[in-house]
Amino acid sequence: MTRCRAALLALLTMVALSPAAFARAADEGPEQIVNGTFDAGTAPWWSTGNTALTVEGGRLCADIPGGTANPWDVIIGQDGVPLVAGDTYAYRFAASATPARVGKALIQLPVDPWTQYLSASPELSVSGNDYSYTFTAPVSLPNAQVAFQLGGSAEPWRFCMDDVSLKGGAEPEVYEPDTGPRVRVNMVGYLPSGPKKATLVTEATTPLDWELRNAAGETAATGRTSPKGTDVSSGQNVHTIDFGAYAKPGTGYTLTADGETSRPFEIGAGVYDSLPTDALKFYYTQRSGIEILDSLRPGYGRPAGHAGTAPNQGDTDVPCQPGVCDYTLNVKGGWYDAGDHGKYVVNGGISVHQLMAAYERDRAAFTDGQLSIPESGNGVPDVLDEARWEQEFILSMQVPDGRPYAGMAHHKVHDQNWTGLPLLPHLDPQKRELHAPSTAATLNLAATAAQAARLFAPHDAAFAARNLKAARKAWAAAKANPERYADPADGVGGGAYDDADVSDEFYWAAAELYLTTGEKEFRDFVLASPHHTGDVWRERGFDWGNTAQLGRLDLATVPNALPGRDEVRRSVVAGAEKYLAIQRAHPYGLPYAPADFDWGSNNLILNNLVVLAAAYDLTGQEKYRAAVREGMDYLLGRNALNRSYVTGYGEVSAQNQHSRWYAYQLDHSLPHPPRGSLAGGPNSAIQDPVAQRLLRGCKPQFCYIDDIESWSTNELTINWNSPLAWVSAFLADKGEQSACRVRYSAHGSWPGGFTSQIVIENTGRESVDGWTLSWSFPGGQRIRQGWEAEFAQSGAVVTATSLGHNDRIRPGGSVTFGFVGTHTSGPNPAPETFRLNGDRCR
Ligand code: 9MR
Repeated sequence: MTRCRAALLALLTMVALSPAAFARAADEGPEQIVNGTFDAGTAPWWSTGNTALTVEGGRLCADIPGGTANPWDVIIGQDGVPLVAGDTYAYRFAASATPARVGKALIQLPVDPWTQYLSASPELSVSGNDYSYTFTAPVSLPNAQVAFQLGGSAEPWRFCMDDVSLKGGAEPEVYEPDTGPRVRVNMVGYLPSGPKKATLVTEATTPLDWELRNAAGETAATGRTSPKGTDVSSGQNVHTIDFGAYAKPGTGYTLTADGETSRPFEIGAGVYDSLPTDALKFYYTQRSGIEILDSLRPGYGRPAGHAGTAPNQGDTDVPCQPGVCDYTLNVKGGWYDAGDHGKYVVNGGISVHQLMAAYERDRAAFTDGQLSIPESGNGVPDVLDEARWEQEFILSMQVPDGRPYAGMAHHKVHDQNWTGLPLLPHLDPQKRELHAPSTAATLNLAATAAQAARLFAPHDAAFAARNLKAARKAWAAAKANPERYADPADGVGGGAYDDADVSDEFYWAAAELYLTTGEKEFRDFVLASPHHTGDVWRERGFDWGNTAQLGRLDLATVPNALPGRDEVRRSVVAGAEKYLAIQRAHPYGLPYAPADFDWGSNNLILNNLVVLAAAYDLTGQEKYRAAVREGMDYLLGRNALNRSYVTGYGEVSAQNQHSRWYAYQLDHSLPHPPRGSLAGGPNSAIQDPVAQRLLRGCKPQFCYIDDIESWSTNELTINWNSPLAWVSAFLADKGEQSACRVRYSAHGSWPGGFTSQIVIENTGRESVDGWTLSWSFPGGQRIRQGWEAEFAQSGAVVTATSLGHNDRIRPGGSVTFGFVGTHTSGPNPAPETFRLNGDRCR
């Protein structure tokens, strides 16, 4: 609302409204419209796809297109407005039209037969007027619709409005989340080697006693809490309970302090064993273009969505938005982005990258058959099959040769208008459209295709080559079109995913292309990029729009010969130090502490944990691994809401994430989201109507509600489950570090071939009796023949086993063996990660 509007409204209220014409009782009633002043942007107001909403000078404005036939052809509205039968309401708003026009203001049933409880025809003028009406609700309804129908004009015109208010009815619900016991723990559990911390919410300011009990109710450990003062992210006075010294595995432990007993938890080496698999299984039920088999996911079977069958209008032959292109593309497949049916290249990019990155970190941890997907049993690790499902879609979004912007990637494909919930993908009747190519999407394609080229090389050389070719083409197209940004206003029917700075995407793509090809052009680009040396470690974390970190992480961790690589590695450790300092100062142990939590805060927290985990991999320093473990505690229950944000993990977990098909909350014949689905989590901006109604004024950690309609706090997405998969795979990794050191040296190479020698040193205190050394080849290399060990190779993963006479490696001693290998093209980087009998060597 503008200031002068406020003054004018006060004046008009006195002058223009006679008490008789206006129901005072209603006028004094509670406000039912959310964000009617537009002080909080446009949400939760929506519009039909033919007009876009903007806020100008504190008012909501829209350009209304000409040439429509009916009033309802152009609508601006708000849903979810509660009405109470028999109550009288005062409805007011201010509006203008240029040129002047008659509009239609309705309060109605949001579905067929669209019963109108109030219908008015305000005469809108250029200078603007205030309008007020009263009506008595004939029915009680939790979700009436406030709609402005503005279509039916031959000529285009401009509509603006402000101060939309509906007063009367019931006081808005006062929402008190059920936060359970005041002792907050990781409800899934703690690894025996720690750390093990809990948070107590209390009024007390001095240390209190705590007691750890086992499942039999016996005291297992006791201690005193450490007061931490007021936590700004929750507004709570909190203490820390540190029971790290207790390490005996078991289930059903509880912590008691200040008269409260926590929810139960486990201490066990296997607490994270199933999470990476569940987090990855999520992708199969997000698939588009293929039937989801109930035999593989009981309860989740459904027909193929957007496979070219009515009522779907896609995705086998999809046209562009009007005026964008004159061809159609077959973009069937890929994953649905989130709870909507859209498919977005930028967001698909970081998601598929992180799945491949989890695999690239530790190939042996991902097997064929792990995920129960249709491709299980084809000899390729399932995580790569799943990644390929998305990567094929991303490739299909590339503009074909001979067309304008050939080689670029269309930014996204989605419905022309937002659809309601629930709606199974195969039932979506909306028209699908390709949106204009963008530089960001093109660089996401270049980056992921370059990465896919090196990871698929051992499994499918043709697919690897197709990716590399597409990556090069995309790179060239992005360089030729470096500033084609996605339109921020293009957010109807799908997310905008706009980003006006793609220098970070350029850096990431160049890094991936360099890692795969070793070529000078990409090396030079990387070295010259400001993102190569700048501090990329934002406190808010990285995400789909901030991708320089992906390039930096891969340059540090994927074997390569970049000049100055040690500095790159040090920079990752410096980033980890930053997050470690934030975590240490945080009363809930969070490595994320902005004054306002962002949309998808849980994913940003996980991405900060990725940096901490990478620092552990690079240095072997326990403090970084401990930080990752402690950070995970927050997501699994050690938080202000006492809730796990991962479906099916912990006694109380998110289960109503915003989704059109895991929509149990709306239709009990549909399932909850599958086990292992991450909710976006607290979001201070609470853009959706449910959150705006119930969470107004929330402290960051409280800006979350497990309601399917809360799309701004409780959605699930492919790019949020991807760091969940990455981090949980790190946490499930049982490999300890440092009892061994490996020296791998190339002793000669010739076109297509090379010979290497490997020395294993025992740096521990125990003798090794019989050994298997495993590693994976970064660049498609294969073992031809070896000596002093028995070799086996599956895909990129190699194991070398001692032969009997060289079984024993004494402390301080070493063994040497070697092999002749082949490699196809590109660089021949040395592997950098080795495991001796499962444990990581340094
Ligand atoms: O995750 C996205 C977040 O960073 C943006 O701020 C927000 C608004 O553009 O959009 C989020 O992404 C949503 C996308 O637009 C549509 N599919 C669901 C995504 C998660 O809510």
